[in-house]
Amino acid sequence: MKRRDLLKLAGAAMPAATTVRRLAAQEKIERATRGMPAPRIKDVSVIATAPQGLRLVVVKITTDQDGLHGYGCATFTQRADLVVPAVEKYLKPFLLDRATDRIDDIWHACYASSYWRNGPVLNNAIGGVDMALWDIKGRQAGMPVYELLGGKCREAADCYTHASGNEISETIANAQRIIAQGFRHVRVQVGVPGMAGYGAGRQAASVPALHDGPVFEPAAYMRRAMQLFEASRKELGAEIELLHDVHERLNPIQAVRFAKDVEPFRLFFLEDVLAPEDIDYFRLIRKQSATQLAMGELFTHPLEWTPLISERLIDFIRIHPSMAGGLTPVRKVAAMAEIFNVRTAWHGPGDLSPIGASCNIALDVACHNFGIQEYTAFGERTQQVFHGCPIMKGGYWYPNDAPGWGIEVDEQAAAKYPFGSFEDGERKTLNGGWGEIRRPDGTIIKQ
Ligand code: GCO
Ligand code: MG
Repeated sequence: MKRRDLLKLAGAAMPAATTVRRLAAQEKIERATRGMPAPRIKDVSVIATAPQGLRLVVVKITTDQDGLHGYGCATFTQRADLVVPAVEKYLKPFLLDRATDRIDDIWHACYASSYWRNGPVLNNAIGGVDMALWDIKGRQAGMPVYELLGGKCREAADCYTHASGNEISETIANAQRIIAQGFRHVRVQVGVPGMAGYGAGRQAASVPALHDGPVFEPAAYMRRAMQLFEASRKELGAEIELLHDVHERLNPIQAVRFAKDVEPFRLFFLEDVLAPEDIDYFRLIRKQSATQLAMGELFTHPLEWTPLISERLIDFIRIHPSMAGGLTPVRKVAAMAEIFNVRTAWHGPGDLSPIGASCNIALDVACHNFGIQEYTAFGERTQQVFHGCPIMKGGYWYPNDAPGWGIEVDEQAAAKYPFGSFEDGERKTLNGGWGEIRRPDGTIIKQ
């Protein structure tokens, strides 16, 4: 635009040079999107819905251009009620009327605006905004987000899913069913009799304890898991890729021992063998065991993943993208991980919306150092709310090729499943939060 037009735009007599520069910059923004005027943020709203019982949080950004909006996943199911006001009370006033173009700049502005940062509540709020901006950018460009990331490195994301049971025979039967569906990777978990094991029915406490709540004893779990792996290899064979999630339930030296003990079973990966607070122990494990290690779903801070990647202490980084602040930071983690030959295995649990899953899959297909993708099927009601869910076929997850994430959220349907739907007992009392699990003597354990 010519200088005189800029001045007309300014509507002022001869303004100071700075005004002209500002307008010139403004004018440049306006040309950033193929000559279209930059969309401006007209509304930032939150869709809080629990179609299958787990609380999901989705951020919607509506722009001033008719029909142009975007969605982001901001799901932190145990504290979902806190993410909603974090978006509505803080990010919404901060973002209204901004142009949507400068995604990385907006991310940094939101990140710095709370001064204290890198916690799961604010990260999820920012992550939801961030993913919505990528969705808008894709819709503007007429491209799925994976194209904005450089296009496909593979046709679809190879996935694993969960086989579990109270008894080992149940887990094996479930694994066989999953393998029959075409999956080449299966996560196996089993209950610990009378204890609240992870990933397989929480059995009512029936072991001697000094309290009457759910009980867990790490040593008993390790013995049980070894039996599970023996049976899995015997019944399922050497080819199937077995994964297992320790879920941070061991003390560090037990974790070292366990990573060594499971070596003969050649697991595809052993996940969360340490708690985030103990990640320095990975140096010990790395020196003593060739078991492949995965870590990261609990990470919210760069100081957690940076050493594990830069020192090659893990094989798979498993961040929950919105917990780290969204696609913008996590694509940088993926790029850093590629340099150190650490592969990706983004967190894909039941407490993740199809929007969040689509963000995972965009990274899965666009990053060379993809490792594996965790898959949790979307229930009927979830598919009523989210139209355009990614497609699962033969153990591979395909992004739908529509622009952005390619998903529309039916807000009427979402409103049919408010937080608390299908919740009962402790989950309801704790608003989707988790209760306590204790060792027999009453010591609280991270669960
Ligand atoms: C996994 C995770 C989940 C978490 C859940 C917490 O590997 O999928 O460990 O099962 O426990 O996402 O809300
Ligand atoms: Mg896990």
